[in-house]
Formats: sequence, C-alpha cells, structure tokens
Amino acid sequence: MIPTITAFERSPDRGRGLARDMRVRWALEEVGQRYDVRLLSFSEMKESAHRKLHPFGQIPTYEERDLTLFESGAIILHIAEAHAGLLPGDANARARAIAWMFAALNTVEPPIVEFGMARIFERDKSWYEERQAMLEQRVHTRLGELSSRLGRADWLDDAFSAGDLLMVTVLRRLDGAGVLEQYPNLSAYVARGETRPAYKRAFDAQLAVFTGKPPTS
Ligand code: GTB
Repeated sequence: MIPTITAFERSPDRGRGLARDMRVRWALEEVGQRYDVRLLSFSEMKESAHRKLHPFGQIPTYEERDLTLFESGAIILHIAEAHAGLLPGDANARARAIAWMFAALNTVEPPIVEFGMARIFERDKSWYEERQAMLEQRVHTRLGELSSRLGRADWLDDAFSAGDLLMVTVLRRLDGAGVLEQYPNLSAYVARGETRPAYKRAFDAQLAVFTGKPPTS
C-alpha cells in the first residue's frame, strides 16, 4: 500500500523545501517508496478531521494501512526501520545513526528554529537586535561543535544515514541567514545532501506543488 503524507497546500517558503514534509519526501525517495500527498490549507490543518491525525494541527503526517503517524522524526524512523537504505545493519552503527537523528531534532534544530522565527516575527520589537545577537550566538555554538565533529568526513558517522538526512534538512533552515557559509565543511555537507538524486526528486515534487507544474525528474 502506498503511504499518504500531508503537506502545505501553499508553502510560505515558496517551494524552497524548508517545511518538514520535505524531509519525509526525501526519506521516501531514498528508500524507493512511492507515496501520495494530501495538500492542506492552514484552516484545514486546524479542523478536527486533521487533528485526529495530528494533535497539534500541523504537517507532516503519514498514513499507511492502519498506522497514522505525526512528528517528522518518528515518521522518518519508521520509514528507515521498514526499508533498507537509511540505517546501517550493524547494531551499534544503527544506534549511532539514531542518536544523530535525535541530535538533529533536539540539539541543533531548536536554536536554528528560534533564530529563524525571531527573524520573521520579532523584527519590529525594540529588543530585536539584542535578542537576535544572542540567538545567533547559540546557533554558532552548535554549528561550531557540529563542524568540529564532522571535520573532513562526508557524513556524520561513516555512511549516509537518516541522521544525515535530518541534519541536512535542519541546516537548510539557515538558508539566506548568512550563517552556514561561515562553516565551509557544513556548507559542503549540505550541498552533498542536496546533490543526492533522492533529494532532488523530493525537492522537485514539493516545488511542483508551489509552481503548479509537474516535476521534471
Ligand atoms: N515537530 C514537528 C515535526 O517535526 O513534524 C513540527 C511540525 C511543524 O512545525 N509543522 C509546521 C506546521 O504545520 C510545518 S514545518 N506549521 C503550521 C502550524 O503550526 O500551524 C515548519 C515550517 C513552516 C514553514 C517554513 N517555511 O516557509 O520556510 C519552514 C518550516
């Protein structure tokens, strides 16, 4: 059975692939699983029909037979456990890859999201500049640490995994902020993720929603 995911009918990022359906699409493309997408308006996301799938009225969700999931990390872990290609076979390497999934979502994403949200919603506040400097510093702390750990490696723990998939999508949220560019190995890491054929297929599919034109790949 083909799973169905949900995504924005009209993404505020205008097709830049920054919303969290992108990571789910990418994971499905990596493992070669076809999927359907149900597009939702902002009001539909808050209706009870969708809240039965997602208690917080958000995207993405994932439906497959009698399973419904929300939370992009849980969805990707499910996909990675059900298919080969996103988690290593070796038990210890698999546990480390899952640790990187949690690190992406719990340790790296929060300061990046807070920094980004402030840039959008708090620009008019008198304290914006001062707070923004603090938030940016927190992002730099994490990026510096991540950059040191990645070093000259291609991926966080040997082969590409769901941990890299999540980390790349998290770092992409710094797009346009002029921050990631200060870490050449992290910029190259993100670019490496973006050149994967599965990433490109996922990106084109979400872009097609915005442009209304079918994906070319
Ligand atoms: N922890 C949850 C997960 O990982 O699945 C978070 C889900 C979430 O934040 N979903 C967002 C949503 O539904 C979309 S991804 N928001 C609507 C709402 O809460 O009412 C966040 C997002 C939105 C838009 C952009 N953008 O335009 O750049 C980037 C990221």
